[in-house]
Amino acid sequence: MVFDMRNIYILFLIFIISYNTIIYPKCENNNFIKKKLTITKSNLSGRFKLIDPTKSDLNFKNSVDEWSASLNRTLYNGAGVAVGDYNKDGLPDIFLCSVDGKSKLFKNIGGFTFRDEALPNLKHGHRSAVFADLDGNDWLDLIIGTIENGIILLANVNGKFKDITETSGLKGIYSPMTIALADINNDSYIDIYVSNNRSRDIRDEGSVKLVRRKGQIIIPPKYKDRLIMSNGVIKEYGAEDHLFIIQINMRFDKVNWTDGTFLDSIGAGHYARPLFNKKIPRHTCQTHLPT
Ligand SMILES: [Ca+2]
Ligand SMILES: [Ca+2]
Ligand SMILES: [Ca+2]
Repeated sequence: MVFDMRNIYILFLIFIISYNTIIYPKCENNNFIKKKLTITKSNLSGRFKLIDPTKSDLNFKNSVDEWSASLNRTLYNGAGVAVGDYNKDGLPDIFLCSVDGKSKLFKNIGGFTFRDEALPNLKHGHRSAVFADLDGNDWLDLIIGTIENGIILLANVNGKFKDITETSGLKGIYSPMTIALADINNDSYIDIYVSNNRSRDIRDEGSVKLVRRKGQIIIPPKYKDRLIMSNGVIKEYGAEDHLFIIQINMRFDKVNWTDGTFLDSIGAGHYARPLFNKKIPRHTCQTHLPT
């Protein structure tokens, strides 16, 4: 899969319009600037000018090695982009994820030109990313979802990123697909909801041995946390989602889904049930196997 960067300019604008990737924790009236947006006829023409990457220096490909993907088809699920003015010069900058290569931060240096900026030594395999000021110091931090090693957190110290994953409480073996941000406990600091995917698809195993007894397919114990029969179809569970609440000094605690904090639509303590009742939020993608 190749991400065609000739269209990056269009995508760049789409993401600015469609996604609020810049989130500040405090929004009292005296903490932000309100400015009237003037829409002129030329703004509404709907025509975009394609800027060649040789002129913008925005050169990037999210390529996936076919052999790697043949062993793990989740690599085909794509990768994301984050836009935010991390150095506070008034120009939005771009971070592009690569699932099988090097992710890159492009600093916007004006005139639709960009410069590839060095980041802390990031390993390969990034799926999702978002800029947000997590500690309220007015500098956008960078949250990166990996293929199977949880979240990488880069704290922004006066425009320079520092990897604080080890102490953040976000490290773990999970596969962030998308990341949502909100202050869910009303302490003015942003918390993180992670929608996880599986890092491996069961179809990549080549074959799965099942037993049929008295006409019923029995899920072997080995797969009891992974497969389920549903209306005559074998499905693979998604992975459990995570909710992280920020504490102090950019440290997060993972919420326990089973403590009754979250209730379902009728007010019942749905998540207080045992894990395998499957009332825990899970990424909705499921694999269907032939039966
Ligand atoms: Ca900038
Ligand atoms: Ca910050
Ligand atoms: Ca909060």
